[in-house]
Amino acid sequence: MQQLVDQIETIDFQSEIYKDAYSRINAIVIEGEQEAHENYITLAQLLPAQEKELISLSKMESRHKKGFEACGRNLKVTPDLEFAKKFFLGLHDNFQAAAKEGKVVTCLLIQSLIIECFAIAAYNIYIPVADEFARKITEGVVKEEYSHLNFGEVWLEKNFTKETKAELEEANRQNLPLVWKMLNQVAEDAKVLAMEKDALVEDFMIQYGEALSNIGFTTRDIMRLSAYGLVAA
Ligand code: PL3
Ligand code: FE2
Ligand code: FE2
Repeated sequence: MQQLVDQIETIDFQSEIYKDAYSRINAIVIEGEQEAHENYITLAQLLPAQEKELISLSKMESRHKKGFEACGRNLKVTPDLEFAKKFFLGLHDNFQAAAKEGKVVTCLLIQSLIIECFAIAAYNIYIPVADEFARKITEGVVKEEYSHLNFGEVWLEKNFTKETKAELEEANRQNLPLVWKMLNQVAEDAKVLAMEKDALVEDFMIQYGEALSNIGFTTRDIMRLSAYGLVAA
């Protein structure tokens, strides 16, 4: 704790090095919220029975995006959106391909489990080291991300069969290695913001493992699933 206090006191939010790292991290978060917004609209088309709920989630995501845009403006940082688009391309393409084939289980795994767990881990680690303005915004956002994760868990738990289990395993195998790759890409910039990669990995693993458990996977399955691609990262 004291270490964390010392660390926060030494963060210079206006230094060039901080602002340079923030231009990429802020862009990643803005782009992530934009992707999430679009993905929930697509999911609303795939799950017409839950259209209303999913459209409401998609609206929350655009509010999150606006909040993080304000965080960048507050620090006088211009987000590097071109970098962020490339950062999300792998997950973006996989989501699009799955949606095209009507693979709703894969779409839910990518958006409501992987992306939301990634966001929850990142925001939880960021909150204690954020500037005051961004901290308040991020605290509001992370609460809502838990409800997005919950949407995916509830749907996947209700529909947990041999077939959906197999589709989840395949989707996990294709997409989880992308998350480790993304974490490595962002690790250096995150460190400048006083966010440790190990803490991000740990928090992600906890959220993702809990989600898989709530859906109906056994501990043994979870160990196998959540480490997939980690060694290669
Ligand atoms: C879903 O609602 C939003 C998806 C956003 C994904 C964010 C991933 C963030 C990884 C970068 C870690 C730094 C976080 C800093 C927060 C300003
Ligand atoms: Fe969000
Ligand atoms: Fe979300």
